[in-house]
Amino acid sequence: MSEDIKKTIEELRSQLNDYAYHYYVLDEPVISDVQYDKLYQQLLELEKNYPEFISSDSPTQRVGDKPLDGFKQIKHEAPMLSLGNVFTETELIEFDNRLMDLVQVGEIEYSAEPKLDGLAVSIVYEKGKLKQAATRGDGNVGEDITANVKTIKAIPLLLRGNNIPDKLEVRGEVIMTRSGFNEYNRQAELLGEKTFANPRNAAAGSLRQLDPRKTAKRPLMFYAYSLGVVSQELNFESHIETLEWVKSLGIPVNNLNQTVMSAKGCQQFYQMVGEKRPSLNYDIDGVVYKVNNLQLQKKLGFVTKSPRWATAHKFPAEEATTVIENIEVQVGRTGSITPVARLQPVVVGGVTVTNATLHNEDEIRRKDVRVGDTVFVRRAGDVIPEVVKVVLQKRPENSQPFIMPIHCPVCETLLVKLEGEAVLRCPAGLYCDAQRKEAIKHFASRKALDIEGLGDKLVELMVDEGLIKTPADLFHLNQQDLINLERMAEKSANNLLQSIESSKHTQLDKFIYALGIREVGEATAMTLANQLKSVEAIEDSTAEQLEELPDIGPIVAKRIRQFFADKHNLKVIQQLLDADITWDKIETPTADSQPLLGKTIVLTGSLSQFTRATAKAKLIKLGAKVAGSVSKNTDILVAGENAGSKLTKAEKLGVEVRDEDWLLGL
Ligand code: 5U1
Repeated sequence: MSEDIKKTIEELRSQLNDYAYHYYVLDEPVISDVQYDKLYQQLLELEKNYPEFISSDSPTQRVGDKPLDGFKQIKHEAPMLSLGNVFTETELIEFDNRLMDLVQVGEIEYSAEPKLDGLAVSIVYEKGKLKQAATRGDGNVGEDITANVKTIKAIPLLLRGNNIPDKLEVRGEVIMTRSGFNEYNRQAELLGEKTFANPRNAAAGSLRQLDPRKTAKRPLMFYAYSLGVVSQELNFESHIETLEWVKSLGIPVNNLNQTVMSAKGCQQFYQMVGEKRPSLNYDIDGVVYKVNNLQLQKKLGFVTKSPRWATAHKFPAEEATTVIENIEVQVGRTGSITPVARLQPVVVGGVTVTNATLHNEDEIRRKDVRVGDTVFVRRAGDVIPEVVKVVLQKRPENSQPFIMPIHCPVCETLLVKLEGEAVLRCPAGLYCDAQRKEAIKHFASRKALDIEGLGDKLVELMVDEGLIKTPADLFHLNQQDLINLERMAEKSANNLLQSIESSKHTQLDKFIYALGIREVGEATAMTLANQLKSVEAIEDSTAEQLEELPDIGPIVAKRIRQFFADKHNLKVIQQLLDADITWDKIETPTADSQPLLGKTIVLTGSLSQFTRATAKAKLIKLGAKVAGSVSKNTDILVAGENAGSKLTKAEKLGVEVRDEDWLLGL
C-alpha cells in the first residue's frame, strides 16, 4: 500500500515538473492552469498525509514556511562579470574590427541576444539539484536568495536529462513580465499596498523580499545567458550550443537568441529586436553580442571586470528626468478629463517629449505630482509618455498639490464621476465644443469615413468658426465656406469638398465605427454590421439581443443602448442618411463570401501592405476569428517579416503558416 502511494506521489511530482517544463521552457503549455492546480492540490494532499515521501524537488517544496532574518552573503566562486557597452553603429564596427585584429580572422560569428532589464543571478546545481542562488552584488560577493529563487516556477528544482556535472552554475536574469507587473500593481493598488515604478524594480524588490511566501506570489521569470563554474569539461564548441544544452536541462533560454555574422549582422539584429521591443512582454534595455566560438573567447580573454569577447549595445533610454512646467486637463471624445503634464522638453528613447499623461485624478493623488516637480518620464514604443515618479528631494519648497477642476475647461459644465470609473467626465456630450471636435475628428479619421485632407487642426478651426457642429454639417459645406477659412486656398477647398463627396460611399461597419459609440471599436462595429446588417436593426435591438452577438458583453451592449437612446444622436444619424451616405448591402455570408468561416487566425511579424488593424478587419470580414496567441486551436498563422516566437511555436505545433501575399490574394 505505502509503496503504491509512494509511486503515485512520484508520478504526480514528475508529471507536474514536466508540465512546468513545457510551459516555461518550451513555451508550449500542455494542460490548462486549472488542470495544473488540480493535480498540484492532489499532490499537496497526498504529501500532507504521507510526509515521509516528500522530496526536495517536489513543486510543493518551492515555498518555505517562515520569513528569513536577513540575507547571508555569498562569495561567487568565479566573479560575475559586467559587460562593456557600445551605443552607435560606428562603435559596434570598431568593436568588431578590434576583435578581428586581435584574433586575426576575417569575419566573426556572434551570439546575439536581447539584454533583459532585470536582475542578474547565479544559480548553483549540485548533482542536478538546486542548491544555492545568489544576486550578482558587486560581482564578487552577492546575497543568498535561494529561498526566493526556489519559488520561481520557471526555474527547475531538479535538472532534466543525464550526464549532468556534479556542480553546475547557471547565470541569467530574473525579470517580471510586463503583464505580470501591470496586474501586480493593479492588485497592490486595490489593496492599498506599495506599487513599483517599473518591472525591474518589481523583480529586484521581489527577490529581496524576506518572506519567500510573498515572493512566490510575484510573477517572476528567468532566462539563462551563460554558465559559471562547472565541475567538468563540457567540450562544446560554441556559446549557442552551450545554451541549447542548458535549455535541454529544463532551464529557460530566450528564444530571440540567434547567431549573426560580423558587425552588419549584429546591427540587423539590433534593429529587429528594437522593432519588436514594444510588443515583447518583458523590458529589455539593449542587445548583447558574444563571440560564439568558445576557443576565440578564450583567446580574447578579459579586461578588468568584463570579457573582451562580448559587449552590450544599448537602446536609447526610455526614461528620463525633467521638470513639470504646468498641469492642464484635456477633454476626450467621450468627455473623459485627462490631466496632462506640460514638460521642459526632454529626449526620451531618441524622441523629444514635451507632454506626458497623468491619467486621472487618482493617479495624480497617488503619485502626488505637482507643478515644479522634477519627475521621471517614461516612453515605451508608441504609447503616450507618462509621468512615472516624482523626485521628492528636488521638490520646490512652495509647491502645492494639484487640484482637479470641478468644471469642464471648455464648456464649463459641472464635471461628474460615474460609478466604477476613475476618470472625471464632462457630461455635456456634443454640446461641449471639445467633445464635438473630437467626435468630428473621429468621424473623419482613416478607419472611419476616411476624409482625406480633413486634419485635426482644420476640424478645430471649423468648429471654432461655427462652420460645423456635427459630422452631418460636413456634407453641407460649400467652396465659399472653406475659402473664408484662414490659409485655405481654392484648390485645397475643392480637394476637400471632393474627398467629403467621395466619403459618402462607405461600408456599414465603418459608418458604425464613425459614430463614435463608446466601447465600439473596429471589431465590434464589424460584428454589428455583419450580424444586424442595418443601422435600424442595431437601434431596435435590446441589450439582451446585443449580448447574444459574438464578443459583445453587457457593458458594450449598455453603451450601444445609451447611444441610440439619445435623441441628438438619432437626429445626427438621420441627417447623415439624408446627406446620402450609403454603403454596400451586407450579404448573408456564404461559403464563397466567407471562405475563412470558423478559422482561427493569428497575425505576427511586420506586414508591408497592411496595418495590423486592416489585416485583422479583412480576416474578420472573410469570416475568420483573429486571436492574439498561437495555440493548438490556431488554424493559420500569417507571418510577416521578422516573425519570432509565434512562428517558432506554430511550426512546432504543426499550424499552417501563410505569408502576406496569401493575405493580399484573399
Ligand atoms: N543576454 C545576456 N545578457 N547578459 C548580461 N547575456 C549576458 N551576458 C552577461 C550579462 C551581464 O555577462 C556575460 C559576461 C556573460
